[in-house]
Amino acid sequence: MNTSRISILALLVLILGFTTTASAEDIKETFKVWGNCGMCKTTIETAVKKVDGVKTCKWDAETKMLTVKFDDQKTTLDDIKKSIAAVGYDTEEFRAPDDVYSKLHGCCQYDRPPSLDKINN
Ligand SMILES: [Cu+2]
Repeated sequence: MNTSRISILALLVLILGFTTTASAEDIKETFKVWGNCGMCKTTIETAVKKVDGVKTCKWDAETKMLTVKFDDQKTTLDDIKKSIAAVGYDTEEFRAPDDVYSKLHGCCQYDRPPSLDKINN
């Protein structure tokens, strides 16, 4: 009875170990992306989905939070944030180029975070 319990436990630990290893490549991160509306949502999400290794992404216009799931063997969080900046949207780490931002639709020209003024990419 005792031995069978131990082997069941060992089996469980083994199975658990395998499942964690299998999903270890997918990273889920949530971070802030400045933006305004549904059009921003489309632009941001389209840019993120184009990044190789990104599985899913969702930006919330109310909370301004982007949740992304990606394979860290193929891409990094920095690459994802850079691709967002490239289409005109600021994150805490990467500021969008001013000329790209100024070409955004009028309703999409969000109030830029002043703390980012010194950061350029
Ligand atoms: Cu917009």
